[in-house]
Amino acid sequence: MDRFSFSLTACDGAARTGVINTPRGQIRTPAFMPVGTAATVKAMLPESVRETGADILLGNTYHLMLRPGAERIARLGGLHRFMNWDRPILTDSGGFQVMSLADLRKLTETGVTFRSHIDGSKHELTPERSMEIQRLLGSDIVMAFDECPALPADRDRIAHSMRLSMRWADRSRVAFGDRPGHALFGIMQGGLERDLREESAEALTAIGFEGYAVGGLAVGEGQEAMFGCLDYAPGFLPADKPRYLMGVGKPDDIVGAVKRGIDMMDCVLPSRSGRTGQAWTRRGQVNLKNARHADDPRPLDEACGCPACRSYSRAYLHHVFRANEMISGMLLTWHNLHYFQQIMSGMRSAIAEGRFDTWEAAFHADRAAGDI
Ligand code: PRF
Ligand code: ZN
Repeated sequence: MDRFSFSLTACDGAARTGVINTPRGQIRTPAFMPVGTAATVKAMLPESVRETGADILLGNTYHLMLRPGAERIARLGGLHRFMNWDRPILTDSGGFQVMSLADLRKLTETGVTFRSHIDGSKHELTPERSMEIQRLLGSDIVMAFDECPALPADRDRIAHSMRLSMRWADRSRVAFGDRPGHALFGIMQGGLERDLREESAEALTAIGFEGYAVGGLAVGEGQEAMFGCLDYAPGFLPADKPRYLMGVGKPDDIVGAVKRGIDMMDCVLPSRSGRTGQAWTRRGQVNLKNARHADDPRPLDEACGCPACRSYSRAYLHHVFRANEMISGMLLTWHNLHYFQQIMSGMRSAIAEGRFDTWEAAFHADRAAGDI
């Protein structure tokens, strides 16, 4: 058996369920990857992240190269050992984060130079350096180095940027080399232009990757436009390889993406909003800061099995948020990650049993009913 492989077990419409096998364990798809940018899923112990149902975490080249440094992590035994997570890790390649976070960016054919948003120090990322950093980290799923314009952007800018990303994808493939047990994913670009998406998919497929990401979405275009693109974009990619939608999203974005043939996603939303008093539940979004919770002895969601819902009241969650206590971010992050993973496992079962449409209708009906 291959040391890295993907097997589909069922399809229901465009939705798929399956398993990615890696030497560090299985990834059940559709999969949601919690974000561990700085070698931690903020406010969570790794074993707690696992308890929510996560099979894989996402890490970031950009943040880790700046602090504490990829060579240092390699000397300390790699990212898995460093952060005490022994299951699969996917790392993003850095270009997207440079464009959104770094100062004084300069983009050329070679790569991108920039100043750190932390201390102003000067750095360069190229496809070759990004592959080297992701190898030093010990990443299981390495992302090709790409560039992504914010939308709206004009067609010319999108076409030039996509073609640059395809040349970088080629250089990424060469620099990655042959690494059994590790996978390299290509990233499709092309904005909302159907023919550019198709051109990008053809370029990537000709190079050949172990998986394919849909990049360049959820960058300001809105859900309707994103779904419009996902109605055709996944279909341009090889059906027998995993498809990863980068940086998505809210629960209804995730469900709509899976319905359209996406197998993997990541987003900071459940962890980030957990630290700002926002909970995501079956019944929609709940802001624990709101005074209406101050005397409420009921759990956040009586049907949720997470520690925040099993053992604490809304009144307590409201109090600790207002009092700025650390347990607030811990409990709400746990709940949010648990809820996102419940959505994923619900979809996996529904697809396997050929009842995705019914599951989706119930998902939307629950949300329409509103918070208690
Ligand atoms: N490329 C990379 N990372 C990303 C994106 C992308 O297009 C996005 C877009 N939603 C999020 N993260 N490399
Ligand atoms: Zn809960």
